[in-house]
Amino acid sequence: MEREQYLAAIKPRMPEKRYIHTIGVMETAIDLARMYGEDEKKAETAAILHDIAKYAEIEWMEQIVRTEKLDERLIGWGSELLHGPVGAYIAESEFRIKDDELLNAIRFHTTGRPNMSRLEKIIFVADMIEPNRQFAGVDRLRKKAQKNLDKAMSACVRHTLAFLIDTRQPIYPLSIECYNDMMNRED
Ligand code: DGI
Ligand code: FE
Ligand code: FE
Ligand code: FE
Repeated sequence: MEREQYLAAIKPRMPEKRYIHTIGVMETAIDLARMYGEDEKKAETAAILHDIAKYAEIEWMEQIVRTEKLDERLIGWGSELLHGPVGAYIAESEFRIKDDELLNAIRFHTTGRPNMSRLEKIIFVADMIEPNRQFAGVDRLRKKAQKNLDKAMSACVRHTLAFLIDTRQPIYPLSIECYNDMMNRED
């Protein structure tokens, strides 16, 4: 499928603001893919589909976790944690995407995970720094992304975890595993 078809498919499934965010992620992910030698088309498709499940019903998503034997730990965490793995399921079952790298970029875009591929890092970072994002420190993350993808990824993970701790939110185990993996790789 082409870009315009994917965009037409996701548009009715989200509010305008989320669609605009998705366009931003798409453009940022393509730029990063070009910069770091990743497949631009894969980055484009993963970015367009990354939040496709964001507004799906929780009951339905939890049912998918059970019937598709996704990580049981997801049950009870709500749509913020469910929409990545369920988004990957929709990409595979509805859009017939078979590329595991592309599916994993959607699946792990919220939590990250240990041993992330270059495409996974690109989608994770693009999601956080796309031009419509506004939070204290985002410009520093944008500058890092221009210089070094691994350092940008590490900074994005640290920023997310610090935010979750500051706002007293629970941290999903895979997010911590991702952080530990990042720290073990740093020199
Ligand atoms: O879907 P987006 O808003 O574009 O971004 P996202 O999928 O990266 O993150 C969605 C939300 O999930 C965001 O508010 C941060 C939050 N989040 C990320 N990791 C964790 C988390 N929330 C909890 N409770 N625990 C996590 O480990
Ligand atoms: Fe998301
Ligand atoms: Fe994210
Ligand atoms: Fe997003």
